[in-house]
Amino acid sequence: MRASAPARRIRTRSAVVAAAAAAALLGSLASVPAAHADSDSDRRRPARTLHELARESGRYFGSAVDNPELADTEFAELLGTEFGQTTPGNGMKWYATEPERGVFDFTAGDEIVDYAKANGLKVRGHTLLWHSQLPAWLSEGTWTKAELRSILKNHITQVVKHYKGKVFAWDVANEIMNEDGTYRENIFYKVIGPGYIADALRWARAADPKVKLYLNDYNVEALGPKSDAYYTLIKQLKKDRVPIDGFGLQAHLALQYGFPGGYEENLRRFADLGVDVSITELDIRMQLPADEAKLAEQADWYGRVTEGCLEVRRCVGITLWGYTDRHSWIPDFFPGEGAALPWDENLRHKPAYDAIREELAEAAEDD
Ligand code: 9MR
Repeated sequence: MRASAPARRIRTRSAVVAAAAAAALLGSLASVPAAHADSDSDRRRPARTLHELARESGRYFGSAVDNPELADTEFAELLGTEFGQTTPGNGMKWYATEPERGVFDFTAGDEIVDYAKANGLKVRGHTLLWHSQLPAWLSEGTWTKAELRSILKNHITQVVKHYKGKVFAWDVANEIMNEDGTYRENIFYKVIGPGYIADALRWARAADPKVKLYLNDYNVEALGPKSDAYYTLIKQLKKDRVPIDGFGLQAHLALQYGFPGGYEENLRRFADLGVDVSITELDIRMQLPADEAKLAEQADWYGRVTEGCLEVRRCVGITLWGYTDRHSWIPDFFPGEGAALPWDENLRHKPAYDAIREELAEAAEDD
Protein backbone atom coordinates (compact mmCIF):
# COMPACT_ATOMS: atom_id res chain seq x y z
CA MET A 1 0.00 0.00 0.00
CA ARG A 2 1.33 3.40 -0.90
CA ALA A 3 -0.74 5.27 1.71
CA SER A 4 1.76 4.76 4.51
CA ALA A 5 4.80 4.92 2.26
CA PRO A 6 5.65 8.63 2.42
CA ALA A 7 6.14 8.77 6.18
CA ARG A 8 8.24 5.64 6.09
CA ARG A 9 10.37 6.98 3.29
CA ILE A 10 10.94 10.28 5.04
CA ARG A 11 12.27 8.40 8.06
CA THR A 12 14.65 6.29 6.05
CA ARG A 13 15.86 9.26 4.10
CA SER A 14 16.94 11.03 7.23
CA ALA A 15 18.61 7.80 8.30
CA VAL A 16 20.55 7.81 5.04
CA VAL A 17 21.47 11.45 5.49
CA ALA A 18 22.58 10.85 9.09
CA ALA A 19 24.61 7.83 8.04
CA ALA A 20 26.20 9.84 5.25
CA ALA A 21 27.09 12.64 7.62
CA ALA A 22 28.59 10.12 10.05
CA ALA A 23 30.59 8.52 7.26
CA ALA A 24 31.81 11.93 6.21
CA LEU A 25 32.86 12.74 9.76
CA LEU A 26 34.89 9.58 9.84
CA GLY A 27 36.58 10.83 6.72
CA SER A 28 35.52 7.72 4.87
CA LEU A 29 33.29 9.21 2.19
CA ALA A 30 35.98 8.92 -0.44
CA SER A 31 36.10 5.19 0.12
CA VAL A 32 32.40 4.49 -0.38
CA PRO A 33 32.48 1.65 -2.89
CA ALA A 34 31.05 2.16 -6.37
CA ALA A 35 28.86 -0.93 -6.05
CA HIS A 36 27.47 -2.70 -3.02
CA ALA A 37 24.88 -5.29 -2.14
CA ASP A 38 21.27 -4.21 -1.65
CA SER A 39 21.02 -3.23 1.97
CA ASP A 40 17.44 -4.46 2.17
CA SER A 41 17.82 -7.83 0.52
CA ASP A 42 19.90 -10.97 0.36
CA ARG A 43 23.50 -9.83 0.41
CA ARG A 44 24.57 -12.85 -1.63
CA ARG A 45 22.66 -11.54 -4.63
CA PRO A 46 24.37 -9.00 -6.86
CA ALA A 47 23.18 -5.46 -6.11
CA ARG A 48 20.33 -4.30 -8.24
CA THR A 49 21.10 -1.16 -10.22
CA LEU A 50 19.15 2.08 -9.80
CA HIS A 51 17.38 1.31 -13.05
CA GLU A 52 16.46 -2.22 -11.98
CA LEU A 53 14.98 -0.82 -8.79
CA ALA A 54 13.07 1.87 -10.72
CA ARG A 55 11.78 -0.73 -13.17
CA GLU A 56 10.14 -2.62 -10.28
CA SER A 57 7.71 0.27 -9.98
CA GLY A 58 7.37 0.70 -13.73
CA ARG A 59 9.78 3.61 -14.14
CA TYR A 60 13.12 4.14 -15.82
CA PHE A 61 16.20 5.70 -14.25
CA GLY A 62 18.56 7.31 -16.71
CA SER A 63 21.38 9.71 -17.39
CA ALA A 64 22.17 12.08 -20.23
CA VAL A 65 25.37 11.62 -22.20
CA ASP A 66 27.24 13.97 -24.47
CA ASN A 67 29.03 12.30 -27.41
CA PRO A 68 32.64 13.00 -26.41
CA GLU A 69 32.00 11.36 -23.02
CA LEU A 70 31.52 7.96 -24.67
CA ALA A 71 35.30 7.89 -25.19
CA ASP A 72 35.67 7.77 -21.40
CA THR A 73 35.34 3.99 -21.15
CA GLU A 74 35.02 3.85 -17.37
CA PHE A 75 32.20 6.39 -17.60
CA ALA A 76 30.52 4.65 -20.54
CA GLU A 77 30.65 1.27 -18.85
CA LEU A 78 28.95 2.52 -15.70
CA LEU A 79 26.35 4.39 -17.77
CA GLY A 80 25.59 1.17 -19.60
CA THR A 81 25.16 -0.92 -16.48
CA GLU A 82 23.56 1.35 -13.87
CA PHE A 83 21.01 3.08 -16.10
CA GLY A 84 18.10 2.04 -18.28
CA GLN A 85 17.65 5.23 -20.26
CA THR A 86 19.75 7.94 -21.81
CA THR A 87 19.28 11.34 -23.45
CA PRO A 88 21.83 12.87 -25.82
CA GLY A 89 23.09 16.05 -24.15
CA ASN A 90 23.69 17.74 -27.49
CA GLY A 91 23.72 15.17 -30.30
CA MET A 92 20.14 15.61 -31.50
CA LYS A 93 19.92 19.39 -31.29
CA TRP A 94 19.23 21.45 -34.41
CA TYR A 95 22.84 22.65 -34.89
CA ALA A 96 23.94 19.02 -34.94
CA THR A 97 21.15 17.48 -37.02
CA GLU A 98 20.65 20.18 -39.70
CA PRO A 99 23.90 22.15 -39.85
CA GLU A 100 23.00 23.48 -43.30
CA ARG A 101 19.53 24.13 -44.57
CA GLY A 102 18.05 20.85 -45.79
CA VAL A 103 21.29 18.93 -45.10
CA PHE A 104 20.82 16.48 -42.28
CA ASP A 105 23.56 14.87 -40.22
CA PHE A 106 22.55 12.18 -37.77
CA THR A 107 26.07 11.03 -36.86
CA ALA A 108 26.10 12.26 -33.26
CA GLY A 109 22.56 11.15 -32.45
CA ASP A 110 23.09 7.78 -34.10
CA GLU A 111 26.24 7.19 -32.09
CA ILE A 112 24.23 7.52 -28.90
CA VAL A 113 21.33 5.44 -30.21
CA ASP A 114 23.80 2.68 -31.17
CA TYR A 115 25.51 2.81 -27.78
CA ALA A 116 22.11 2.73 -26.06
CA LYS A 117 20.96 -0.24 -28.10
CA ALA A 118 24.14 -2.18 -27.40
CA ASN A 119 23.68 -1.57 -23.66
CA GLY A 120 19.90 -1.99 -23.41
CA LEU A 121 19.10 1.67 -22.68
CA LYS A 122 16.08 3.44 -24.09
CA VAL A 123 16.49 6.93 -25.53
CA ARG A 124 14.64 10.22 -25.05
CA GLY A 125 15.00 12.49 -28.04
CA HIS A 126 16.19 16.00 -27.16
CA THR A 127 15.19 18.37 -28.72
CA LEU A 128 13.33 19.33 -31.93
CA LEU A 129 12.93 23.03 -31.28
CA TRP A 130 14.78 25.36 -28.92
CA HIS A 131 15.89 29.00 -28.94
CA SER A 132 19.47 27.94 -28.21
CA GLN A 133 22.04 25.95 -30.20
CA LEU A 134 20.36 26.74 -33.50
CA PRO A 135 22.61 26.73 -36.58
CA ALA A 136 23.64 30.23 -37.74
CA TRP A 137 21.91 29.79 -41.12
CA LEU A 138 18.63 29.61 -39.20
CA SER A 139 19.10 32.06 -36.34
CA GLU A 140 20.78 34.69 -38.51
CA GLY A 141 18.44 34.33 -41.48
CA THR A 142 15.48 36.56 -42.26
CA TRP A 143 12.34 34.53 -42.79
CA THR A 144 8.74 35.04 -43.70
CA LYS A 145 6.17 33.19 -41.66
CA ALA A 146 5.57 30.71 -44.51
CA GLU A 147 9.30 30.06 -44.93
CA LEU A 148 9.94 29.45 -41.26
CA ARG A 149 6.89 27.19 -40.93
CA SER A 150 8.18 25.14 -43.82
CA ILE A 151 11.71 24.99 -42.35
CA LEU A 152 10.33 23.91 -38.97
CA LYS A 153 8.02 21.33 -40.52
CA ASN A 154 10.81 19.84 -42.59
CA HIS A 155 13.22 19.72 -39.65
CA ILE A 156 10.72 18.01 -37.37
CA THR A 157 9.59 15.59 -40.06
CA GLN A 158 13.10 14.52 -41.09
CA VAL A 159 14.47 14.15 -37.57
CA VAL A 160 11.44 12.37 -36.12
CA LYS A 161 11.27 9.99 -39.09
CA HIS A 162 14.95 9.19 -38.80
CA TYR A 163 14.59 8.24 -35.13
CA LYS A 164 11.21 6.53 -35.46
CA GLY A 165 11.23 3.37 -33.34
CA LYS A 166 14.59 4.40 -31.85
CA VAL A 167 13.48 7.01 -29.34
CA PHE A 168 10.46 6.55 -27.08
CA ALA A 169 9.85 10.26 -26.46
CA TRP A 170 10.72 13.65 -27.94
CA ASP A 171 11.17 16.98 -26.27
CA VAL A 172 9.31 18.62 -29.12
CA ALA A 173 9.54 22.15 -27.78
CA ASN A 174 12.14 23.12 -25.20
CA GLU A 175 12.07 26.16 -22.89
CA ILE A 176 9.28 28.10 -24.59
CA MET A 177 8.15 30.08 -21.55
CA ASN A 178 9.62 33.00 -19.61
CA GLU A 179 9.82 33.01 -15.81
CA ASP A 180 6.67 35.14 -15.57
CA GLY A 181 4.66 32.69 -17.64
CA THR A 182 4.64 34.67 -20.88
CA TYR A 183 5.86 33.07 -24.09
CA ARG A 184 9.59 33.29 -24.73
CA GLU A 185 10.15 35.42 -27.79
CA ASN A 186 12.25 32.92 -29.68
CA ILE A 187 12.59 33.10 -33.46
CA PHE A 188 9.58 30.80 -33.94
CA TYR A 189 7.34 32.90 -31.71
CA LYS A 190 8.45 36.13 -33.33
CA VAL A 191 7.95 34.97 -36.91
CA ILE A 192 5.14 32.40 -36.67
CA GLY A 193 3.36 33.37 -33.45
CA PRO A 194 2.33 31.08 -30.58
CA GLY A 195 0.65 28.65 -32.98
CA TYR A 196 4.11 27.22 -33.75
CA ILE A 197 3.79 25.01 -30.67
CA ALA A 198 0.65 23.20 -31.83
CA ASP A 199 2.11 23.02 -35.36
CA ALA A 200 5.29 21.39 -34.05
CA LEU A 201 3.37 18.82 -32.03
CA ARG A 202 1.14 17.94 -34.99
CA TRP A 203 4.08 17.58 -37.37
CA ALA A 204 5.90 15.38 -34.89
CA ARG A 205 2.82 13.18 -34.50
CA ALA A 206 2.45 12.88 -38.27
CA ALA A 207 6.06 11.71 -38.55
CA ASP A 208 5.78 9.11 -35.77
CA PRO A 209 2.32 8.16 -34.50
CA LYS A 210 3.73 6.29 -31.49
CA VAL A 211 6.48 8.41 -29.98
CA LYS A 212 5.57 10.36 -26.81
CA LEU A 213 5.52 14.10 -27.41
CA TYR A 214 6.71 16.40 -24.63
CA LEU A 215 7.08 20.04 -23.73
CA ASN A 216 10.15 20.49 -21.52
CA ASP A 217 11.49 23.34 -19.37
CA TYR A 218 13.47 24.36 -16.27
CA ASN A 219 12.18 26.22 -13.20
CA VAL A 220 8.83 24.50 -13.55
CA GLU A 221 9.23 22.12 -10.61
CA ALA A 222 7.52 24.47 -8.17
CA LEU A 223 3.99 25.76 -8.29
CA GLY A 224 4.25 29.25 -9.76
CA PRO A 225 3.73 31.43 -12.82
CA LYS A 226 5.96 29.40 -15.13
CA SER A 227 4.47 26.00 -14.30
CA ASP A 228 1.00 27.62 -14.31
CA ALA A 229 1.63 28.74 -17.89
CA TYR A 230 2.42 25.16 -18.94
CA TYR A 231 -0.61 23.91 -17.07
CA THR A 232 -2.84 26.34 -18.96
CA LEU A 233 -1.15 25.59 -22.29
CA ILE A 234 -1.35 21.80 -21.96
CA LYS A 235 -4.98 22.01 -20.87
CA GLN A 236 -5.75 24.08 -23.97
CA LEU A 237 -3.77 21.79 -26.27
CA LYS A 238 -5.74 18.83 -24.94
CA LYS A 239 -9.00 20.69 -25.46
CA ASP A 240 -7.97 21.49 -29.03
CA ARG A 241 -7.01 17.83 -29.61
CA VAL A 242 -3.41 18.73 -30.33
CA PRO A 243 -1.18 15.70 -29.66
CA ILE A 244 0.63 16.17 -26.34
CA ASP A 245 1.70 13.23 -24.20
CA GLY A 246 3.99 14.58 -21.55
CA PHE A 247 5.51 17.40 -19.58
CA GLY A 248 9.24 17.28 -18.83
CA LEU A 249 10.53 19.02 -15.73
CA GLN A 250 14.25 19.52 -16.19
CA ALA A 251 14.93 20.00 -12.46
CA HIS A 252 18.24 21.87 -12.62
CA LEU A 253 18.07 22.67 -8.92
CA ALA A 254 20.43 24.65 -6.68
CA LEU A 255 20.66 24.34 -2.89
CA GLN A 256 20.89 28.10 -2.42
CA TYR A 257 17.42 28.66 -3.91
CA GLY A 258 15.50 26.22 -1.71
CA PHE A 259 13.58 23.10 -2.63
CA PRO A 260 10.80 23.81 -5.17
CA GLY A 261 7.58 24.52 -3.29
CA GLY A 262 4.64 22.24 -4.07
CA TYR A 263 6.76 19.92 -6.22
CA GLU A 264 4.66 16.79 -5.77
CA GLU A 265 1.36 18.67 -6.05
CA ASN A 266 2.68 20.21 -9.24
CA LEU A 267 3.57 16.82 -10.75
CA ARG A 268 0.14 15.55 -9.80
CA ARG A 269 -1.77 18.40 -11.40
CA PHE A 270 -0.11 17.73 -14.77
CA ALA A 271 -0.72 14.00 -14.43
CA ASP A 272 -4.36 14.81 -13.69
CA LEU A 273 -4.55 16.65 -17.02
CA GLY A 274 -3.90 13.29 -18.65
CA VAL A 275 -0.23 13.62 -19.59
CA ASP A 276 2.85 11.77 -18.38
CA VAL A 277 5.43 13.70 -16.40
CA SER A 278 9.17 13.04 -16.35
CA ILE A 279 12.13 14.50 -14.51
CA THR A 280 14.30 15.06 -17.54
CA GLU A 281 17.59 16.80 -16.60
CA LEU A 282 18.06 16.42 -12.86
CA ASP A 283 21.09 17.89 -11.13
CA ILE A 284 21.38 19.69 -7.80
CA ARG A 285 24.26 22.13 -7.64
CA MET A 286 25.80 23.90 -4.69
CA GLN A 287 28.23 26.70 -4.03
CA LEU A 288 31.74 25.25 -3.86
CA PRO A 289 33.49 23.98 -1.88
CA ALA A 290 31.21 21.08 -1.07
CA ASP A 291 31.10 20.03 2.56
CA GLU A 292 29.31 17.36 4.57
CA ALA A 293 26.34 19.54 5.38
CA LYS A 294 25.78 20.52 1.75
CA LEU A 295 26.22 16.94 0.54
CA ALA A 296 23.72 15.78 3.15
CA GLU A 297 21.21 18.43 2.08
CA GLN A 298 21.79 17.52 -1.54
CA ALA A 299 21.13 13.86 -0.69
CA ASP A 300 17.90 14.86 1.01
CA TRP A 301 16.81 16.77 -2.14
CA TYR A 302 17.68 13.90 -4.47
CA GLY A 303 15.60 11.67 -2.22
CA ARG A 304 12.68 14.10 -2.28
CA VAL A 305 12.77 14.50 -6.06
CA THR A 306 12.80 10.72 -6.46
CA GLU A 307 10.09 10.15 -3.87
CA GLY A 308 7.78 12.75 -5.43
CA CYS A 309 8.04 11.04 -8.81
CA LEU A 310 7.39 7.64 -7.26
CA GLU A 311 4.29 8.99 -5.54
CA VAL A 312 2.71 10.07 -8.83
CA ARG A 313 1.67 7.16 -11.00
CA ARG A 314 2.14 9.05 -14.27
CA CYS A 315 5.65 10.16 -13.40
CA VAL A 316 7.34 7.72 -15.75
CA GLY A 317 11.01 8.22 -15.04
CA ILE A 318 13.97 10.27 -13.93
CA THR A 319 16.99 11.31 -15.99
CA LEU A 320 20.12 12.80 -14.42
CA TRP A 321 21.83 15.45 -16.58
CA GLY A 322 24.98 13.36 -16.55
CA TYR A 323 25.53 11.22 -13.48
CA THR A 324 29.00 12.27 -12.35
CA ASP A 325 30.76 15.49 -11.35
CA ARG A 326 33.45 14.40 -13.83
CA HIS A 327 31.25 15.41 -16.75
CA SER A 328 28.85 18.19 -15.86
CA TRP A 329 27.79 21.42 -17.55
CA ILE A 330 27.49 23.23 -14.20
CA PRO A 331 31.04 24.54 -13.52
CA ASP A 332 31.23 26.09 -17.00
CA PHE A 333 27.85 27.81 -16.75
CA PHE A 334 27.81 28.72 -13.05
CA PRO A 335 31.35 29.65 -11.96
CA GLY A 336 31.93 28.72 -8.32
CA GLU A 337 29.16 26.12 -8.32
CA GLY A 338 29.23 22.39 -8.94
CA ALA A 339 29.30 18.99 -7.19
CA ALA A 340 25.79 18.55 -8.60
CA LEU A 341 25.62 14.83 -9.37
CA PRO A 342 25.26 11.65 -7.28
CA TRP A 343 28.67 10.29 -8.36
CA ASP A 344 31.86 12.29 -7.74
CA GLU A 345 34.70 12.91 -10.23
CA ASN A 346 36.17 9.49 -9.44
CA LEU A 347 32.83 7.79 -10.10
CA ARG A 348 32.34 7.10 -6.41
CA HIS A 349 28.95 7.31 -4.79
CA LYS A 350 28.03 10.44 -2.90
CA PRO A 351 25.32 10.51 -0.21
CA ALA A 352 22.85 11.50 -2.95
CA TYR A 353 23.27 8.08 -4.56
CA ASP A 354 22.22 6.32 -1.35
CA ALA A 355 19.23 8.61 -0.93
CA ILE A 356 17.99 7.87 -4.47
CA ARG A 357 18.61 4.18 -3.99
CA GLU A 358 16.73 4.10 -0.72
CA GLU A 359 13.63 5.69 -2.27
CA LEU A 360 13.68 3.41 -5.31
CA ALA A 361 14.20 0.30 -3.16
CA GLU A 362 11.29 1.16 -0.86
CA ALA A 363 8.96 1.83 -3.76
CA ALA A 364 10.10 -1.42 -5.39
CA GLU A 365 9.09 -3.29 -2.23
CA ASP A 366 5.76 -1.47 -1.95
CA ASP A 367 4.68 -2.18 -5.53
O1 9MR B 1 24.38 19.73 -21.47
C1 9MR B 1 24.31 20.68 -22.51
C2 9MR B 1 25.65 21.38 -22.64
O2 9MR B 1 26.65 20.48 -23.03
C3 9MR B 1 25.53 22.50 -23.63
O3 9MR B 1 26.75 23.24 -23.64
C4 9MR B 1 24.38 23.40 -23.23
C5 9MR B 1 24.20 24.56 -24.17
O4 9MR B 1 23.18 25.40 -23.72
O5 9MR B 1 23.20 22.64 -23.20
C6 9MR B 1 23.24 21.69 -22.23
O6 9MR B 1 22.00 21.06 -22.07
C7 9MR B 1 20.88 21.90 -21.78
C8 9MR B 1 19.66 21.19 -22.33
O7 9MR B 1 19.82 20.94 -23.67
C9 9MR B 1 18.40 22.01 -22.08
N1 9MR B 1 18.27 22.37 -20.71
C10 9MR B 1 19.42 22.99 -20.09
C11 9MR B 1 20.66 22.11 -20.28
C12 9MR B 1 21.86 22.70 -19.57
O8 9MR B 1 22.23 23.92 -20.16
